[in-house]
Amino acid sequence: MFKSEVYTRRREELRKKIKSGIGLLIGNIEAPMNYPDNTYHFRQDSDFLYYFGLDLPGLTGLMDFDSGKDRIFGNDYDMDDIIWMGPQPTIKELAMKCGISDTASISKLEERIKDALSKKRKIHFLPPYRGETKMTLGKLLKENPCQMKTHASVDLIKAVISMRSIKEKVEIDEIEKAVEIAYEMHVTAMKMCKQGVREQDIFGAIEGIALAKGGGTSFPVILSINGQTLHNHSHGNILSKGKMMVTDAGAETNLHYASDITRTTPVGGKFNEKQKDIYEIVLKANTEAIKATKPGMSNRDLHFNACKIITSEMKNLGLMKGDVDEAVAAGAHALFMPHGLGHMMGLDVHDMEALGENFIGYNDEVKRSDQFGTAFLRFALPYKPGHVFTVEPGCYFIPELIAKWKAEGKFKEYINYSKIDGYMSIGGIRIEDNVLITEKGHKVLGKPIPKTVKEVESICS
Ligand SMILES: [Mn+2]
Repeated sequence: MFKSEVYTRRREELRKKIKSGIGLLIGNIEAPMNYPDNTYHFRQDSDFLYYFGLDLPGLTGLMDFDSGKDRIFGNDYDMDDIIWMGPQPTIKELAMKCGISDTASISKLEERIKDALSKKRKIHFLPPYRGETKMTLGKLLKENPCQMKTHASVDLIKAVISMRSIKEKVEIDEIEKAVEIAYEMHVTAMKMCKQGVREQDIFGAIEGIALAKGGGTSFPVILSINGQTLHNHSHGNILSKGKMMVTDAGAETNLHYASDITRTTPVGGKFNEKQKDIYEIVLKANTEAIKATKPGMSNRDLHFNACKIITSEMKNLGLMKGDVDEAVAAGAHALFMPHGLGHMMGLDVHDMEALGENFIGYNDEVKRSDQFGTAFLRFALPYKPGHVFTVEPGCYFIPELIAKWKAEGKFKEYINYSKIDGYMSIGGIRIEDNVLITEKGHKVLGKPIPKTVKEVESICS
């Protein structure tokens, strides 16, 4: 974890934003896989990590916004635990690491909340996303666990988002480390991208790198020669000539900061003409979007710029037609790029998504579009220095979607359906980088990962 001052300062800052009541931040507990003692890899709650830094199961942080006192609730290990798990620090010792001297056992938490409820004090908590946390909250607050998400404190959600959105120097350093791990993962995947190799071999190799160099992957690896499926988590194919492999994979550092990178590699390491045509379009959308990234620019404007680049280049290839601006306004480009340009990244790969996407990327003035494609844009607001974003345009040939639109005659004024057939074997292409917004512009994080046609072909040979 970071130095204790980091966490003390963050809680001080939060106290300035929430003036009264109690903040209840419940850390994650172990989650069983197939029987109680056989658990999934433990992942701490990101908000708990942000304010308390303690990366162990079974802890709860309580902030009294009126008195200014913080307390960690958790149970010390007993002899049985020590026999199986070895000697462990006490809750007191752990709490000191995040600048808190006041601790109590978990059983005391219920009393404390009961007391607060009897005094009609406001209890601020964040939307729970795990069943166990919903149950705990329901029990503590004497409410229906199923309603805990809607009863979360909007004030606390907004305060946390305002802080976690702007990354501190120590956090940027961590994210950069995570991108360095992703570099190793992607270069390895590119080198292995040869005819006859199984997707599973490459998947296992890069997952291993993430585990060896950090805290594992930041989300389940997407790796497939069927890249037209945006989040393809099955790795059962054997690489064959003429296909392209989409690898969308990132790592977590040991402190749980994420990276999220996508590269698309032709099997065998050499692009054919059609692959190159589409690849250059996506690459242009990626590099132009990155170039334009700066404070004040909105992610939505940048998204539409990327969509316009894709539309205009697809028009040059003869796959689209008509007026580019009108085609994008109508949503015709979404046949090829049905997702948003990118998302925030930090302690979560889709940063703070558990707190509610519309609180993060939208506000009272900027509302989410309900148009197919644009509706998936996770963030529409202007960038601020300290934001970290992914920039990830893509171009996909989704047989089912194309067949449906073609049958409906949808956007036939903008799309040349007869020309599309020749490109179906490409599947999908996505190129994604991680970008920090600086005072004057932006910085692409990490060591540059091969991206141009020349660079990709050279690393593969
Ligand atoms: Mn991403």
